[in-house]
Amino acid sequence: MSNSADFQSWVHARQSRIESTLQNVLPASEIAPQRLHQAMRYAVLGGGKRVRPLLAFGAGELAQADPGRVAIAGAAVELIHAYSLVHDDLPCMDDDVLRRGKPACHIQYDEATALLVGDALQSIAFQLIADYRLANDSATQLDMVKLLAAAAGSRGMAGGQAIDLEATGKSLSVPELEFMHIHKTGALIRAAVLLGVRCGASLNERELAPLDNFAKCIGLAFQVVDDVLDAEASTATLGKTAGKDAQQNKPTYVSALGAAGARSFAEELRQKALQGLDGFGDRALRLRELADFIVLRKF
Ligand code: GRG
Repeated sequence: MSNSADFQSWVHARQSRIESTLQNVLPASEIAPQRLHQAMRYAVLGGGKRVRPLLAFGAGELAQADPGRVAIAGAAVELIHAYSLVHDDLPCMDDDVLRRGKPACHIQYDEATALLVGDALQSIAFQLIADYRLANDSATQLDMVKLLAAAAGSRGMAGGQAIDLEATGKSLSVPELEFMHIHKTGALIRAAVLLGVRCGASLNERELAPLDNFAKCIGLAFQVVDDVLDAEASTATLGKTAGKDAQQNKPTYVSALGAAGARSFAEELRQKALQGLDGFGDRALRLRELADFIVLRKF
């Protein structure tokens, strides 16, 4: 992580903004059905690094976007992410009891509630993009809906999860691993960057290409580092059960390349991500710092 105090305070300010946006867009716990709304708030609020919204903010700054718009777009992505974590923890998927340092949603509530929490969070995400004016023109705003839908669906995150479930107990080649992770983790991270950009001034193809490259490389790097942390960090540090990949015999970058090989692949991806950002000068400062954070993080 870039240790600059300036970056740290940028991150904290945006994490607080996302937290309050999420607080406001989630139905209050007192509104019926209370238990579902309580569980939704339990799953989303007060935890997580908020990496996806931070990337949206970084990309939004590059495109000189209104931060209020980016907060909504970032919250939409975070709600999809939170839904995926709730469903991923269910016994029919990754079967875990701990998430963000507390009991997983289906442990704290029950499985049926956790299923509905995921469904409802996904709906709110799309409702946000429909309800708020986020882009300068309606064609761009419609494009944002399509972008998020594609990233979350069977040709994005949900498809990646299907591949992940099928791959358990098998060994995958590095290109097969890459295909799985580009979908499971990379698609939503890429969407976060591209949605942040679309909240701002319209960029031409020559400007968009390096940003898309950044988004794709950093999305994959995030997962490579996640594999290393699963193998090397503790449950207490991660706030989720460590060592699960090996325990469940899942193919990962660590099983394919070894921990050191996976770390150097993540570094290679970071450098590839940064290629092409130079032309943006200081406007890309936060994206560069976030790339460092994603690759060097310890949690
Ligand atoms: C259930 C449709 C469906 C998809 C699930 C995201 C996902 C797909 C599963 C989560 C399991 C997992 C370990 C994914 C790989 C990396 C990842 C997304 C880790 C969690 O994201 P962080 O580190 O979590 O951003 P926080 O808690 O900080 O938000």
